[in-house]
Amino acid sequence: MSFTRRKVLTASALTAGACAIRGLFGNTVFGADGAKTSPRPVILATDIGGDIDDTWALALLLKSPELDLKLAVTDYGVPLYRGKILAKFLQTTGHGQTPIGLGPEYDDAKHSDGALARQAPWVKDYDLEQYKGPVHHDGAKAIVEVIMRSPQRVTVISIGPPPTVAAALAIEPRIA
Ligand SMILES: [Ca+2]
Repeated sequence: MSFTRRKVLTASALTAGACAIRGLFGNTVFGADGAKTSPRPVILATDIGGDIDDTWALALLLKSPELDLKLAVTDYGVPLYRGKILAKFLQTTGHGQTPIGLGPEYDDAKHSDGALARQAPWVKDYDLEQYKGPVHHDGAKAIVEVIMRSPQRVTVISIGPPPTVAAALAIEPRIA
């Protein structure tokens, strides 16, 4: 599979990335062909906070040395709630310097994502101001900036309905 300089992929990239094998030393990782490779810079766009799968996906990503998380951005509305889960999870797992982006509100999400309350108790007392890493309040713009400034190819792992990714594409179509 060949990758264009900037390519938007779905969650399958996370699964494929997880197939690479951790090296014995430092950040050295080995691809499926056994060749040494560098960690791939990725952006996670997630509707975390509903069903638990996105929380698991974030955990898998953080434990995958072949992936280098440059930005975690909320998607499918309800950005403050989702952003708190991202922040608290990253902070709790020792990744509290990872940049976070808040996606735009999205009206449909309020009506169709009935599972939102499931992780609410975990963040009810969490203040996003506690987070030590950067918090970008325009998550779509942050996606554009990370991709356009990166000297390496950036993979967007989009694991939810993607209005935030769509907003990023509207700002800068060249990220595709
Ligand atoms: Ca999802």
